[in-house]
Amino acid sequence: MLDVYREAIEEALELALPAPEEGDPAAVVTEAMRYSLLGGGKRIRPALVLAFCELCGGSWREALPFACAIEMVHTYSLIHDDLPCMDDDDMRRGRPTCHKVYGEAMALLAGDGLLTKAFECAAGFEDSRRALAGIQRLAHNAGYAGMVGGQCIDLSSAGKDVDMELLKAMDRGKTVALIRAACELGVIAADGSAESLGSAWVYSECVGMAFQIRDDILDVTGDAKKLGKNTGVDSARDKGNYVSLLGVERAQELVDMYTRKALEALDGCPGDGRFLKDLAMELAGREN
Ligand code: GRG
Repeated sequence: MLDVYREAIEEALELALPAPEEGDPAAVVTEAMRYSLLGGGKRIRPALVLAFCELCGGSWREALPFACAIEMVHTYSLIHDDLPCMDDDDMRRGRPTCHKVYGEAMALLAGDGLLTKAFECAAGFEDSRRALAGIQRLAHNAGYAGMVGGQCIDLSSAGKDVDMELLKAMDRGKTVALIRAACELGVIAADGSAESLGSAWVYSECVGMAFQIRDDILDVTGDAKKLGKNTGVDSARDKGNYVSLLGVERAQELVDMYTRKALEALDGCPGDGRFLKDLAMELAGREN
């Protein structure tokens, strides 16, 4: 099913952000946005939107505007995170980062363009009440109380000792918040119950934490080619993470613990949670 979702997501993203028309004087920003948005990526977050919609009895194709919106916010965050004023990375999704190709100013604008386009996309959801609810949850999770806040902790804690509490707050913001938004938007798209929303919360919290801890492990043990980005980044920038606090083995034990809890969370949902369970298990051992 992941392949089916992915194909639909790729198609919907291409439709949402077509190539600029010839002679468009602002074409370069669209090209930069398309370069990052359409240039690879596992599409985990938009797949979560579609899977939660289906789990809650909705028609997953109708959730595509929300799925595209999530992927656009995610891609904007990667472009900005890679900028010299943040993590200063030169590889992403197996290619030079946006600012390496288009320059810093244009990469900044490409990120801004994707963030704003995301809300235009979400507003295109067929039912206006659910569109508004989805937009509210996306804005909340992407903003200062979510991803932006997590990134703030990440930047301001570099070079300092971090403890488990700070690390958790950082990862809840930086990584979990957008994964939570993805799961919530799927439930909202299907007009799911409060119980389903509760399950989506627990699942996303656990999958999000497992995803980030696995990311910390891959930063040490991973293969840069498979990952499509540089490794050893956290230690080079003197950033604390789960591996620096616990070591690889104990960090993976945490990944497995969170993954087990994610699977349990789905037992409270009405539909068939097999896809989401398989996805959580696959992510726990991912290599990219
Ligand atoms: C700039 C507001 C702002 C936030 C940046 C995305 C982010 C927050 C930082 C990037 C570094 C990082 C380790 C983030 C944690 C989330 C994460 C592991 C992102 C990578 O997600 P994947 O692996 O990427 O799903 P693809 O390319 O597959 O979509």
